[in-house]
Amino acid sequence: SDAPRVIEPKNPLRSVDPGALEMLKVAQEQNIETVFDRFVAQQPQCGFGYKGICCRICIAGPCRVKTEEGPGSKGICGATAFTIVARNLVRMIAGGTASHSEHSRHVLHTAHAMVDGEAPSYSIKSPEKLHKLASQLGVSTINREDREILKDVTEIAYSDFGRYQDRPLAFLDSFLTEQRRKKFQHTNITPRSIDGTVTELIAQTAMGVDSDPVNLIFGGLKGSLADLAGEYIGTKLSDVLFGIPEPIVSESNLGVINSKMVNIAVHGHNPVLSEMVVAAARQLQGEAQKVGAEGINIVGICCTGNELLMREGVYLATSSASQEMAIMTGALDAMVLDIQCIYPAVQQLTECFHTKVVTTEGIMKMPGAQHIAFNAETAMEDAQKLVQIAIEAYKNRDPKKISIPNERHNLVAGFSIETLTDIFSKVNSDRPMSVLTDAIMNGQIKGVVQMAGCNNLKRPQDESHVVILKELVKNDVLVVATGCSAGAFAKLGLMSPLAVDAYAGEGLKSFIRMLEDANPQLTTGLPLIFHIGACVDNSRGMDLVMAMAEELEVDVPKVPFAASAPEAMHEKAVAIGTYCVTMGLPTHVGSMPFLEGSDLIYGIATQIAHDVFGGNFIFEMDPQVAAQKILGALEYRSWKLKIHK
Ligand code: MSK
Repeated sequence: SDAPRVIEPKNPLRSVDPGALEMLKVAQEQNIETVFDRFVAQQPQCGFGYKGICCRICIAGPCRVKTEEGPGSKGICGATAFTIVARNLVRMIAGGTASHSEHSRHVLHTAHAMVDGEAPSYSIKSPEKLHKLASQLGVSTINREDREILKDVTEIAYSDFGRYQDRPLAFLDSFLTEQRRKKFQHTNITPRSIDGTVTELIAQTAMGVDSDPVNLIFGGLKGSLADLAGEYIGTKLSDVLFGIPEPIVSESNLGVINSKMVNIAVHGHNPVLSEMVVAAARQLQGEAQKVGAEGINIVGICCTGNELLMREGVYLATSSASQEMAIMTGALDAMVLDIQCIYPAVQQLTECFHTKVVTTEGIMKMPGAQHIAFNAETAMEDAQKLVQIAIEAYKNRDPKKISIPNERHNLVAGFSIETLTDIFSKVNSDRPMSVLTDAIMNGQIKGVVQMAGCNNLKRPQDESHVVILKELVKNDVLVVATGCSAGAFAKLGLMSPLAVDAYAGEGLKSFIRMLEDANPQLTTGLPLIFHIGACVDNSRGMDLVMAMAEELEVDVPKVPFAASAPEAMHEKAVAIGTYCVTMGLPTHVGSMPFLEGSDLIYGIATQIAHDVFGGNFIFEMDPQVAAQKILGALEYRSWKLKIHK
């Protein structure tokens, strides 16, 4: 029906994160508005928008498609529900692709500036990754300086952003299996450039252009592959500049904010600045002591937090939906922002708290917030300025307003694919990936699930992540996680080696213990979930599944590997989910994208995609049911693999 849809979270607590819940009590007592209040105030959300049948692409509209027959069943131009739903969806994919690639472009500019001698604070932390990347891209490494090699690599990445010739993206094509490469060529969805694809999608979905739903959706699939290429540039160059993540111990939840220290939260997605903030904080500990603090404590929020956790062991304070809570502790002296997933509300909160909110990127400013334009040439000075702002703000703290939840949990993170391969190689040095695939083939584990994505308050924060995770690990599924899904597990103590005994099924437990026994050098132990990074690092999951496919000598759609975004929210999540399907994975999404207004588009996403690419969306809001569907998809793939081997 056209009736607006009222979405009532079943759990009146709104979150299952004890740290966030404690701060919500403070918010209620002090009458402070949070995202949870604004979510309720938005109800009922627009039924037309929810179904994807509101068209605002031209200003003859907005047009809303009605269910009755006749002229009202179409937009003014005659666009039907399937055209409108498809166009809206494809524009979300374009938005996600633009976001990821803009992040990656910034990393690329920094690498390029470093090579040209214009970014003196940066260096090549992982020559090993650079050489591997160069050989994958066909760049010679023989008798060459690392900087020369990196220069060639950055030139290739720049071409991938803006190429006009009809050649595939090097930062996609070089990493694909032969079968996936051919599949994308045959279906004509191989992108030739990132910027060109985003532009093409906006043009394709403009008023009066494409109305063919299948052509539109295939455009979206091409866009999602451009998104993956953008992620590859971000992940691989970040590893070159800042190091390949290795197992590292840290802690998570709001209790990591320390009342005796100058606390700085780095929030957003881009590690380029935040890595410098960590370095500047190490240098300026003495300055903090001069104002009476014990030192400087950097904490992370969202994916900037994940980036720093993976490489530096920086504490992860919180994730997307509870970002405001960090300020409400009254002990956060500065919040340094880069890009994406940052609520404008954080600046509004500073009317009640002493926290200084500072934006740093040209495309990301906030009314009332201080802006310090960050650039690669003066990175360390910029980072030092940011730390000094926090030290100054510390002096203005109001002790009466300090309320830090006593909630923090140990964790082990830092599982790049290189690290996982290294761990497997201690069991089988000739064929490391066979350790994982053999465990699936002999039934010790049921498969692998990549859990990703955000918070979406259509259900209580983190509940779906946690319910699905517990069900999967109980049933012997190996879980790798990124983004705010990883954040949820970290905050709740599920990313600790101790959680293995508490939650893993016997098969998974024995698999993890076997890896630990073979790797005595890993003094951290192995966790229940392997944290593989930030949103852009979902690309690491694609590397993992393709390595498994090659080991099994099958195409990706046959590998018992699934993806799940239990609380997807951002356009980036739509782009990621779409490339997961295109790569051939069953892909669960726990928040309904705007497509129920067209049975045809819903059918393409859930069924037809499977016929063509071997992957499909599973839209399921109930996390218990979702877990069963994911398990079912893994079991089906394992069963088929076993009978064909
Ligand atoms: S931060 S995109 S809410 S995962 Fe990457 Fe979290 Fe989703 Fe943002």
